[in-house]
Amino acid sequence: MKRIVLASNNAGKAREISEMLEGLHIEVLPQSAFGVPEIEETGLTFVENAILKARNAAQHTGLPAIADDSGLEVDALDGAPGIYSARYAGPGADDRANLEKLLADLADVPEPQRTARFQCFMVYMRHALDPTPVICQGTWEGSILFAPRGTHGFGYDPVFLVPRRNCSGAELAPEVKNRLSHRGQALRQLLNALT
Ligand code: ITT
Repeated sequence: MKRIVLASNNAGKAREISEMLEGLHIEVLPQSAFGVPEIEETGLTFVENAILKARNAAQHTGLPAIADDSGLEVDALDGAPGIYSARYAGPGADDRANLEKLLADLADVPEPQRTARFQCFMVYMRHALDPTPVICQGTWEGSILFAPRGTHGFGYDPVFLVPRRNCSGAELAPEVKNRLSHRGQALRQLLNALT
């Protein structure tokens, strides 16, 4: 069984990644189990932040590490909140505050202009000084609703309309979200690269 540390403190992400790895011979341990200190996400790109997080977890645990840096890009906001998605409503903001700020910022934007997408960069580092990390990416296209819908998922899922299903990310069953999502796409690529 391969042991890998997951460089994330986001419970929603960790749940999805664990669900997708079920039944594979990989034991993914949360970085909280090792008391890995959180690092500041100082990068200006998703990939830089993913590498910073994976390197930090590998350094503190001596284990290979996976990190996910992800976020929501909204066209009418020139790509915001983007890499700042987790702290859109300010430092320490929770999912609800971020989502409410997004709806307020888009209050006057009509439906055709509400296009958006989730981005996920997932990085695997064999050790802290790995000069060739495995880097995978997934993108999930959709648009922003006018009010939250659904109770599954996390983050911006309740306001993310999945066009072909005509439901929000939070109305999808978890296994369906994992099949379609930016994170599901990136993780499947990563697993292909590792096997
Ligand atoms: P870690 O860095 O500890 O993994 P984080 O929440 O700070 O946790 P990010 O910096 O990558 O992670 O920010 C990602 C944010 O983007 C997340 O907090 C959500 O607000 C949003 N997000 C990413 N994937 C999402 C998804 O599948 N559904 C809804 N929102 C998502």
